[in-house]
Amino acid sequence: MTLERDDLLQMFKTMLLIRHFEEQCVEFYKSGEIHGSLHPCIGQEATAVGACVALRRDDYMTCTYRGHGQALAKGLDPKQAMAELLGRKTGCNQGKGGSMHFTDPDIGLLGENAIVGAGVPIAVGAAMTAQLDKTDRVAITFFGDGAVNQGAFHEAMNMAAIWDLPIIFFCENNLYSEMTPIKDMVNVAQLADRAAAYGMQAVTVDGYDPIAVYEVTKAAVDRARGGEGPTFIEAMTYRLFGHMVGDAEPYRTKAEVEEWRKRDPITTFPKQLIDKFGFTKADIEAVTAEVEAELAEISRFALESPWPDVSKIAEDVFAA
Ligand SMILES: Cc1ncc(C[n+]2csc(CCOP(=O)(O)OP(=O)(O)O)c2C)c(N)n1
Ligand SMILES: [Mg+2]
Repeated sequence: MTLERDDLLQMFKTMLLIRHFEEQCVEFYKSGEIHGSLHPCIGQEATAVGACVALRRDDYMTCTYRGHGQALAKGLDPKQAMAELLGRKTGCNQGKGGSMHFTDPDIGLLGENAIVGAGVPIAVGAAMTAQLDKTDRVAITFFGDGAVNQGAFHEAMNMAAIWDLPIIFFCENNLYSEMTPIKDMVNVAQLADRAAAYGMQAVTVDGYDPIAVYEVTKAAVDRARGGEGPTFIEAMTYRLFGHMVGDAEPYRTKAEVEEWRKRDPITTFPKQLIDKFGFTKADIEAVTAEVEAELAEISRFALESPWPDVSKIAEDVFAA
């Protein structure tokens, strides 16, 4: 699929929805509506949207605790997502999973995962299922730069390479693993360099450019679906918010954040749509108004949704 004009505007709309959705989450967290830990992907919307546009609805996906944006981009109903965050019965996990455990088999979402690197082998298993069942589904697994030193990550990469599994390893390199800079964790210039050791295709892409992200992911999806095996994508990105709500951010300078903010895709992508693709300011304003109205409805739905029944607390949680 080549991106049409409508696709581009839709990509902007999804990116903006994710941004406003998460800004609202931060407000709900501060007002005590959301409990536990909250890890927004503010600043990383272009990777989620660029990659997911290249996927089919029935393709498998795993992601991390920073996966709200990817789940929404893959097609998770934002009302169900917000209700889940607020612990309501109408949530995608019936309010029992919360921020770090969004799951929806209808869109291939096999779960967010709070354990660093743990979604990677799960996605390899899903890719193996697709290969054995000859379904032509592919799997994508999103993870951070902090996951690449996990043992399970190496095993999963190697297994996918030797068996030519239909999987995309999508690393969002946002330069920090929690509070640790990437340069203190690995001794290679780019994480993509690691893929050669497994005999795997790899590419590094600007994660602040949704079209570039789409293009590399589309190539990887075509390769996987065509039986040509896995690809490792390293997207260079940056979170414009702390690691989680409440992060005092002593490990980075305000100047560094401001430097990245100048390239914030939420402001630069619509400019690109106007300058290069012939959209008007009115088109952008209309999308912005639609997203604002949608978000008000999403929040209202979640706030008005009922709580789960306490007597059902253990249902669907553990296998009998
Ligand atoms: C196995 C494991 N070790 C440590 C942690 C604690 N921890 C939570 S988030 C995180 C940083 C992960 O960084 P990265 O993979 O780069 O993802 P990012 O948060 O930058 O999106 C760590 C170490 C964990 N959740 N799981
Ligand atoms: Mg990181």
